[in-house]
Amino acid sequence: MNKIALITGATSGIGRECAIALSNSGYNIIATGRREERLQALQSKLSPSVDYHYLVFDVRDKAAVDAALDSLPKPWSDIDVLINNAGNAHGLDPIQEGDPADWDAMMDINVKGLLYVSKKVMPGMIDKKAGHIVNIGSIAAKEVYPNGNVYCASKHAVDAITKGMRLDLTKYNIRVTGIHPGLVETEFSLVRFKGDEERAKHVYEGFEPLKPEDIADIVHFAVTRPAHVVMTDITVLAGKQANSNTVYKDQ
Ligand code: NDP
Ligand code: 8X3
Repeated sequence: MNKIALITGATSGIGRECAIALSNSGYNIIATGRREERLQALQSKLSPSVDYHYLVFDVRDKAAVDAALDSLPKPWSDIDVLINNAGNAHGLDPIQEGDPADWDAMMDINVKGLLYVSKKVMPGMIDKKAGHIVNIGSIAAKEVYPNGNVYCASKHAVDAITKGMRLDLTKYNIRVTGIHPGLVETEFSLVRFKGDEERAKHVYEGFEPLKPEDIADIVHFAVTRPAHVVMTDITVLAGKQANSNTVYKDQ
């Protein structure tokens, strides 16, 4: 029987590539996100040899998270791997100019959404004393860069939650991994800059950014280690990126 991986934020970018990579390793996939048409379309990209189920919900809405996870029939409810990936940045402004609606979005999605989904999945893993939770943090979980203030705070929180999960869940044989990417070309900057395509494109110009497939590769590596091996914390930057705020771009 195939293992089951639930991936949040699988309609785009890193989450979508994680779903594809894990399906190619024989995981049955539960993909989640708000854009149902993309969740439907994802099935054709997955290995035909695995089963697929999708759930449409906004991670900010605890009642919707609970209802979606409760709707899973057996054996889908028996989740082996949870990839907490749904998230985004909203805005890039000095703190004094930040929009409280953006602050709410980042804390609600990146931090509370991750907690709401985990809250529903952890009991099943504890019952069977097995499981793996992968939290997608960011280099912004490790460093704070100018104007990154609240996004960095939300990702620092993901890092702290990841460490806390490991402390509390290791005794139940649940592995917990934090993966912290630098600049990955996805819809991330388009969302951060509220649909400004020019500004979003500029972020990835003049150097070779990470691809979502690169991160999916690392997620796949972490979850396919033997049970006695835990990858705890992986930071991965683009080749020309020295830290969160230093990228050597072509002149
Ligand atoms: P994308 O914008 O391409 O993907 C974000 C995903 O999150 C989408 O599938 C989106 O689905 C989902 N999502 C966003 N908001 C919600 C919500 N309220 N409810 C449910 N799902 C939601 O960005 P990435 O793939 O780059 O981002 C994935 C993760 O990686 C994020 O946590 C991000 O912070 C992190 N990250 C990204 C980096 C980058 O440079 N790209 C670097 C480091 C970390 P939908 O809109 O359909 O709901
Ligand atoms: C996404 C990477 O450097 O734009 O988390 O914050 S960065």
